[in-house]
Amino acid sequence: MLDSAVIEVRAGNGGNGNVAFIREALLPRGGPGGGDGGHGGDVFLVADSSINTLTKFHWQPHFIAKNGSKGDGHNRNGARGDSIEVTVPVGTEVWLWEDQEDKKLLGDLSEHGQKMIVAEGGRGGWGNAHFVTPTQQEPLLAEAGGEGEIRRVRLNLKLLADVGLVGMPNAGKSSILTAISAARPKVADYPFTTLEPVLGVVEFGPQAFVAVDIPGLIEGAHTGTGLGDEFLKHVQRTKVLVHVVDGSEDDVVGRIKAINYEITQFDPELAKKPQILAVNKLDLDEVSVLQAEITTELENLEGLHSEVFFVSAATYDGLENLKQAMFNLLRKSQQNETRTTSEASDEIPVIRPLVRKSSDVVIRDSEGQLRVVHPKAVRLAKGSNLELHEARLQFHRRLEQLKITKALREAGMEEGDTVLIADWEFDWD
Ligand SMILES: Nc1nc2c(ncn2[C@@H]2O[C@H](COP(=O)(O)OP(=O)(O)OP(=O)(O)O)[C@@H](O)[C@H]2O)c(=O)[nH]1
Ligand SMILES: [Mg+2]
Repeated sequence: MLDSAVIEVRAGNGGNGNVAFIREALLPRGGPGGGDGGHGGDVFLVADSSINTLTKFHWQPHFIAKNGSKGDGHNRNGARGDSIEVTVPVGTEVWLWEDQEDKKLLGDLSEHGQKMIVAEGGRGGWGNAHFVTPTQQEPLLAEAGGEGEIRRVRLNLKLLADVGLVGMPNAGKSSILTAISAARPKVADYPFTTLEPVLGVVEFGPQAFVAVDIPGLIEGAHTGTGLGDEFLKHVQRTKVLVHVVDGSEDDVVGRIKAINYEITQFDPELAKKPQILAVNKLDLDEVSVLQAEITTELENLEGLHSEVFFVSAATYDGLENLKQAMFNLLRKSQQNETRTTSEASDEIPVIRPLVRKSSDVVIRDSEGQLRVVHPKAVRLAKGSNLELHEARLQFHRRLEQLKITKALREAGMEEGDTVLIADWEFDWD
């Protein structure tokens, strides 16, 4: 069973660089003092073992990091925009999602604490102090901040069960899964209705976890009686077992012991997992009248440390408490796990998927006009006041240095042609 969600991530834009001058005795305008803009914040995905599903992304699919601040006079640089970290379950695959389809696998967050950058913040624009040259002591140029990446990614998660429902046939395991999740396993009043494991996402407030319902076990399952005990392997990786027993049957306690014996025979480690006992069918009179008696018997049962809940999958009675107990145990086991893995997480390298960026310098737009798309030139055109004649001269010199003039000629530019850069139009001469 696959859980999936499409999210949109927006990194912050870089702040604009500043044009300013500091008064100095010999220079009429003083030395340049325009500070740089701060970098825009990045968006990271971080694998977190305390999250089990992608359910939360169906309500909250947008993530936006902060923009960098603009640079100021006196060489004051703008602040960096805050990055954000979006937590996802361990085992999440991240796909670049474009035109309604998966375009490229960006990576797989397979370890607790592992990080991936999914949208990179725009770089902060340079202030005019960067554009000083031996022949140009009064630069009027500055860069606008770069745009933060905007991306749609699809998250895919192969669901692993956190909680396993075990018990005898007809106990009501599938009925309970139906009552607490959107899963619809077959329910019927004959034994061995369930023949294959069924997963369901159980929502619990803003959290969610995954439960698995498996075929019933009977006494002697470990020797192959009934459907055998093979299906127990589907609960071996769960963190909590919910042992469901039909309260209306004779010898409830004997049945519980028999199933626990089968579990121990299959794998003693499995028997050590935290277990919750759910005595089902409380809506039936024969169960409610025996509730006190069964409780006492279970309390006196040696070696049984399970919490006991009387529930009814038919009337939902007691199911909220049962869910709460599953969730509490789950959280406890996850906290233990997080504690043991958190120290290592600093050493896990951040995944930096390479998404090819265009390396174009000059393009022809749909109307056949030449447009400069070189990012440095575009930032400079956006960040400088090219209304000023002197700034325009400096800008053209810069285009020469960046070999953009050459690229324009190679692209067929002739005297008198109009060239577009960001919002500016130049008639080349
Ligand atoms: N009265 C009553 N009947 C229930 C309750 N829960 C389940 N049942 C009935 O018990 C029968 C067995 O329920 P299932 O949910 O199929 O039981 P199961 O444990 O999944 O059984 P297998 O798949 O065969 O292992 C069905 O007829 C259900 O309608 C309950 O709380 N009260
Ligand atoms: Mg069933």
